[in-house]
Amino acid sequence: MKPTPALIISLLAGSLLTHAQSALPAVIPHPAEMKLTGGEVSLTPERIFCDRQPAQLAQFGAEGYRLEVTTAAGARITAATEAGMAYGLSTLAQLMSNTQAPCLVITDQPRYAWRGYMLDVSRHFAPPAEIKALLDEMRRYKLNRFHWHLTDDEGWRIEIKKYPLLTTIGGIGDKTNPKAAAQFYTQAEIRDIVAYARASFITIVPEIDMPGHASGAARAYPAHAGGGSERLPDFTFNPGKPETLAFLQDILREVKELFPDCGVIHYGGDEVHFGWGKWDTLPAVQALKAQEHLADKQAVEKWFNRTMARFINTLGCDVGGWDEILDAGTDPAHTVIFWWRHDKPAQLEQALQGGFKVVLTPRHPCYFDFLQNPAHKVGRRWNGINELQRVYGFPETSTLPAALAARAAASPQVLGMQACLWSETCATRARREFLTYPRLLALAESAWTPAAQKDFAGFSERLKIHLPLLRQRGIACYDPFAQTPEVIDQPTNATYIDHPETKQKP
Ligand code: TNX
Repeated sequence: MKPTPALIISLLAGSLLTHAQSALPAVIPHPAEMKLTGGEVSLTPERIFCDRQPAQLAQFGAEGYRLEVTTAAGARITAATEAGMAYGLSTLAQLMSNTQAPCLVITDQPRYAWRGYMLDVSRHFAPPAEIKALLDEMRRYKLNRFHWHLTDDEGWRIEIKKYPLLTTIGGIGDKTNPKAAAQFYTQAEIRDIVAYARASFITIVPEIDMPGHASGAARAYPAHAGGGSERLPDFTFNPGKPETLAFLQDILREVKELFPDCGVIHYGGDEVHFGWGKWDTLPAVQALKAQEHLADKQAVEKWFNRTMARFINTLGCDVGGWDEILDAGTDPAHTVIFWWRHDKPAQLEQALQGGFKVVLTPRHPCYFDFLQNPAHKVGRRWNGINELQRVYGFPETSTLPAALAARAAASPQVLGMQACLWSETCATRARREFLTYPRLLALAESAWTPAAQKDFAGFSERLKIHLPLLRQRGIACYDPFAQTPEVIDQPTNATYIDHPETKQKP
């Protein structure tokens, strides 16, 4: 990456410490190693040097960099990759106060390769400009996976050329208003966002949820519906119909074209039992059972998951799924399990034993639709809430048994961690941002900074410098120090309070 004048000027303009009173370098996420060498230097664009050394991959890592700031030579960033270079520049931008930077040496690389954030745009839609603003913040805080939950019961949000009704009909409605005019991303918008993310070294992982959470699609193409419950009509696709499998495969082919470098296509797989009652009587499912010797609905679900996972693998991607897909018989070398059920540590254990790749995203503390302050009223609780400190402490402190937590933390199968924002209770950008920030910064530091360097008190001090800057950039973040008022959307259809999983409204 060349430090073009435009880039340098934007760095200088966006310099972080403009309002800082102290000389404390407030870098989030905290670098792996940082040594202040004393004094500071004035940096003009000609005194910032980027030195890419592709042969030094082993030394720097795929995302690491070294940043040296000296009075004699200005700033020099050395990295093996463009991503490393970009992260070095990001760090430099955070260090600068106007044109001044402290003299120091930083040697940095991330703890985890997967540093993610998931946004549910089905329950409530987030327009492209908001997605780009989110990607900007992810880039600033060195997050590198945006998991885009594009389809669910409340609405189908991704244009598929072969099946236009998915968006013109399936895109109608949201959690607040089932009749709201269709909201979705066109393919042109998706390509634009994917390119935008790529320029920030962020990979977008699309999720097309199946065989459950499918009511949005079923409204558009009822022939593919596999029944649901009274509360969740047409919650599933019909796993027994060959036409339905072909329909889903056509969709996934278009998804792969839109996200050519995604690496992982996520196909959901969660909570199928919420609406699979009709599978006991659907003729196509009975035929499938007979043909494939499947004893019951559980076996049908596994068969479906296995079959679709294989298809996704043939597209040249790993398949991602929520932890329900664990025993479906997918290829562990090409399956990423998203462990989300914090109350089911056995699922994580089994994923590790089974040789699967794993992303840690347990409800506690990674679900940002949970409350962040006990006094807040709207959002989920479940024997506790997800305060900033709880997010920051993960994975060293968690609800996991200690031995399993230690094993997970040390396992190379664990790609990393991510936060998820489910949007049942957020109709507006302001509320989404209120729930996301500043917890996303805590998650970013947890996912990047070595455990030994983590320190909540130090993070809090640095965060105090970042909060006003987030606000300056127009982000409606919560201030946990000032305890700013809760941002609640009115009207809202959902207030989640303590409920066991079986009664939980999806
Ligand atoms: C469970 S997490 C779900 C979502 C809900 C979320 C609310 C997951 C795989 N499924 O459909 O939005 O809880 O917290």
